[in-house]
Amino acid sequence: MEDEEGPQCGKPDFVLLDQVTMEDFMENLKLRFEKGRIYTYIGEVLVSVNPYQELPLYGPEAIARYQGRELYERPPHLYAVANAAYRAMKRRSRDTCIVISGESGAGKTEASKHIMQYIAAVTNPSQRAEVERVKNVLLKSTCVLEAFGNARTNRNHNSSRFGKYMDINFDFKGDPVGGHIHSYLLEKSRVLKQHVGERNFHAFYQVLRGCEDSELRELHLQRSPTLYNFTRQGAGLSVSDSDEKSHHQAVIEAMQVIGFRAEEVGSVHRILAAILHLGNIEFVEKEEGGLAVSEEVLVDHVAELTATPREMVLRCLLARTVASGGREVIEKGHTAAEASYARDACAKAVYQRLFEWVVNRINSVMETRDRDPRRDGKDTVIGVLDIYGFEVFPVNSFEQFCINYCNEKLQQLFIQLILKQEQEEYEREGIAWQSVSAAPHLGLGAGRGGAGSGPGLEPPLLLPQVEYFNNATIVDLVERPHRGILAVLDEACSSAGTITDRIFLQTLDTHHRHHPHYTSRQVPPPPRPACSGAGTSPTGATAPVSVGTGDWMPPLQECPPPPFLLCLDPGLSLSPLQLCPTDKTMEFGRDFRIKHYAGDVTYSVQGFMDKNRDALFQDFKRLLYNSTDPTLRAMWPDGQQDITEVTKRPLTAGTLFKNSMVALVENLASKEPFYVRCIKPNEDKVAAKLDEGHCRHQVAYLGLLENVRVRRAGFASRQPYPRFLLRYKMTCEYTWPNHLLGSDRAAVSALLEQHGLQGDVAFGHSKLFVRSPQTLVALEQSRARLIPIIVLLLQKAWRGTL
Ligand code: AD9
Ligand code: MG
Repeated sequence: MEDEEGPQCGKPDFVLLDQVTMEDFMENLKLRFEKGRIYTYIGEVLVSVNPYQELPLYGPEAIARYQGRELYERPPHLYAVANAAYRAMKRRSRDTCIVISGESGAGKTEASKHIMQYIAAVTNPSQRAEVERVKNVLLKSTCVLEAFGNARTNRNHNSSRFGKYMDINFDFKGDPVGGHIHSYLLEKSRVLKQHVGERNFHAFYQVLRGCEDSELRELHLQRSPTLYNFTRQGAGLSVSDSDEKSHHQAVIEAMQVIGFRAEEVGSVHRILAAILHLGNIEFVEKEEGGLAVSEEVLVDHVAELTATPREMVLRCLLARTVASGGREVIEKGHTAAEASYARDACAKAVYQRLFEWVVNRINSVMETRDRDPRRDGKDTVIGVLDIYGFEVFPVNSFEQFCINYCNEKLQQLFIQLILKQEQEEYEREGIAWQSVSAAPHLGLGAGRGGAGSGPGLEPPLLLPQVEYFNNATIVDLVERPHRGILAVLDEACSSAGTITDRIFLQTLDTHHRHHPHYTSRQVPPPPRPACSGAGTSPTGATAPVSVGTGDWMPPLQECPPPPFLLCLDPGLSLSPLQLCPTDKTMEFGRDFRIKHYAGDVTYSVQGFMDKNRDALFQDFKRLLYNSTDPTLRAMWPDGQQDITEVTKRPLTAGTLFKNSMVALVENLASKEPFYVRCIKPNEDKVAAKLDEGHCRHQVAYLGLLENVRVRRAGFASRQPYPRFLLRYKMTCEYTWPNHLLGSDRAAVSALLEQHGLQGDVAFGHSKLFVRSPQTLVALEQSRARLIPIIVLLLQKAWRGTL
């Protein structure tokens, strides 16, 4: 690395720490953060701390400094990771991916934007028009997706409420020629309700604040978000009006650049307005029986904005069509509660379809047009994953359950890939090694790789064991067929209305009462129902009975340490508050708790089944399919079906999400991964404040210390010969300022010999592997002693006083 960072900035790679303890790790993290060095490596993994302020780290000049450089040549940076992924893709035609993880507000989305900017800046030097078009779409898509998929939460004012995985396709020249966005589980319940201090999706406020008066009149909207049930809760938390207006303008411009037609943008605004009006419709039971809407004019607005017949809208709101055997259909009037439920389901579904349509529309313009003939029409790909981080709220529901399950899956992948990568690198470089029994439970440690196959090798090294907490058991708790939480939930949802939240919870208890990561409160059996069979669990299992005790099952210990603590340094302790932030909120017979790798989360089962079923009456689908607005109609292809044809039960939201996670992990595992591990420095979202307790917790659960240990267990460091020389050549008379030894490898060998360190290294085909960190520490110290002298000499030389 060039000397852009002095020793006062701490170690640029945690692998260089004198000792791997939490204290040392935190000290280095803190020191670097204070010096504005928010990035630090662990080998090739980048640790990033959110600075919560604009730092002069980005932009064209910074990009130019990283372009084409090796990872260690410059101080740690996202650009270096983006560059490494890009070079691996270009040089070796390898599909790569950059996985950005960390909790909500840790800086994942910002990181993904910097990565995209880097890739856009370094590609297409010949200014090909088609490539420019694709690049513009890639860059502008973020702005549009954030408007529809992000919202202010208590943890992050611009929180992604959907997961995003974006593939960028490159041709043989290394220019982006297409792309594809996969979105995951939009948190659509936010359309209806937001926690105190939170807002609905940005798009609603942007339309209200940003549209011209004339357009608002056409949408039958007034400017204030307080007038609408769906935006009222977050209305007081508005971004300044001028910001909202400029965001609105930016989104419209971005949509135009991407290729949305003006009439499509108009439809999008009308759909948003229709949702707001829908949210204001109330239902009143008429004295003479039957149901009416509170304000008929709102139905007029919804009908007009969705380009559907008014009478049909009203009918869909007040009743539903049901098939009563054969091809016979009857209309069944709603109660007020049913009508409200149906209205809300419709509002959520319309928003979700709108969001999916926006994603698909962007994908349609990013499809690769110029296929690379040299790869049988297959492009090389860099994937960027920016998915919602681990979340704990005062009340956690189905969405948090899915989000946290997703983070478990990604953590598991991280563990596996980090170990697998080590193994593969030794083989590639021809380094003899002996199985790392780091995590035998992962099944990755077996076998020997490339023993004796490399030139000039040390005898095989016995690599010490590094304990990892394997979170596979938590993933299994959620996704295991037949018994896992998702399977039990599906089974509960498939029984027509007889299963209550309590029975669902009881069934979970029955299956998982002994699982080390599951806790629940025993619930008393539900009152014996009149109809037979309803008192048993969906699986037929007898529910645990402990009438009125309300005891925890198993008895709750005072926030037991999570398993990962077992393998951390003695002395590290986390406060119960950090690990069990929601304990106090657990309610009798309503909650279960999972001890996640990142801490304990209590989930309220209320609404779980409903959200999992994700049902919407066919009447609404048919209504919207029959819209004369082609954009809206295109969002509802399933509205063609007649009620009598709708026999097959659709997959539940939980199962769809699980399937998408399995596919995502498979996809990521097939690519060469680069990792960015984001850390949130404080809960107040302020600059220059690093809350040690909070950061320690993240360092612990992200497994960063273990990451460092695994990296050092085999070889603390591996560096290409030129890079090693660049950093240490001043410490040896044969290599400073330049060497005449034939090859960089020979020069490195001479350097090490002079220091008497040659016994602690192995020479790979292209890299030097250094076994013990002490060797690096010795070299670092030697370098640190010499740098001031060299600087002094250079200054004198410049002044001509030498
Ligand atoms: V969530 O899981 O979507 O809720 P993210 O995506 O991890 O979360 P995000 O990138 O949105 O967090 O960052 C939160 C805020 O931190 C941003 O809105 C910025 O105000 C701030 N931030 C993050 N990274 C940087 C940075 N590199 N420089 C300056 C930053 N500010
Ligand atoms: Mg985000």
